[in-house]
Amino acid sequence: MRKHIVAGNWKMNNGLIQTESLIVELKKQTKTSDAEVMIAPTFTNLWHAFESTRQDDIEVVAQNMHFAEKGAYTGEVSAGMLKSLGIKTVILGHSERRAYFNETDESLAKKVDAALANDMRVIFCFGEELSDRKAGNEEAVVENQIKNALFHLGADAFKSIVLAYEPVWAIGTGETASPEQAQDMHAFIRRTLATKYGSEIADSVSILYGGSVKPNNAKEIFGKPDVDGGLIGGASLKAEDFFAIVNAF
Ligand code: G2H
Repeated sequence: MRKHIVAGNWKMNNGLIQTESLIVELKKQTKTSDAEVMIAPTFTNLWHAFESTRQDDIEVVAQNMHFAEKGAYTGEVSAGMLKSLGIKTVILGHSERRAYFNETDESLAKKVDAALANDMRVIFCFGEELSDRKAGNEEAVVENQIKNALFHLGADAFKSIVLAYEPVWAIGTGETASPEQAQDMHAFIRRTLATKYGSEIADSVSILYGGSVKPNNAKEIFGKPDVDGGLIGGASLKAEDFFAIVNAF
């Protein structure tokens, strides 16, 4: 049985005061599903979020990290630094990182290695652009993103990897992939994993969908057999909306 996961990607939103109050609101919510709940505040608020959810069923995760352990990388944060706070999971490869910060399959492979070397869990994001889908290339693009960043890993590494399919055309646009489009791609992703690692590994990896998931569409998307959860942006900034999605399983 694969883990269900709903992760809130707060992106570059919420200063300390807003982080404090959103966490207060999140703690008031009731979880009725079996989903693991994660929130990813910005770096400056990770410690506060971690400390104030210690007793709760909410995991605080990071939105990014650098691949180097330490050194002259002004403005960057390493896996070791995250671990020193108690952070055990990091989101890597989000399309905004790829688009605005020049992250490539190559640099992401290094980040994945660094996270795994530090015993961290990775939520690895990928997804095609609208032009790829219009040209019918979405599967080829996704396959390459996965192969280039992950296929150097041994099978064992997939115990610590969660995949997040996020079609770029559905991110923050209000446009969601239809549940069928999500299912088709998730099944394709699992087949891609199976060709390299076998079906047992492929069937064990949780694959999240991300891109304008809201309380009113989460149930239908999560109802698909290969969708194991969601990476939630905009709707994770309101506690009620986020928990409506968490409880959509
Ligand atoms: C995709 C998603 C969260 P949103 O980026 O990663 O954001 O739900 O706002 O589309």
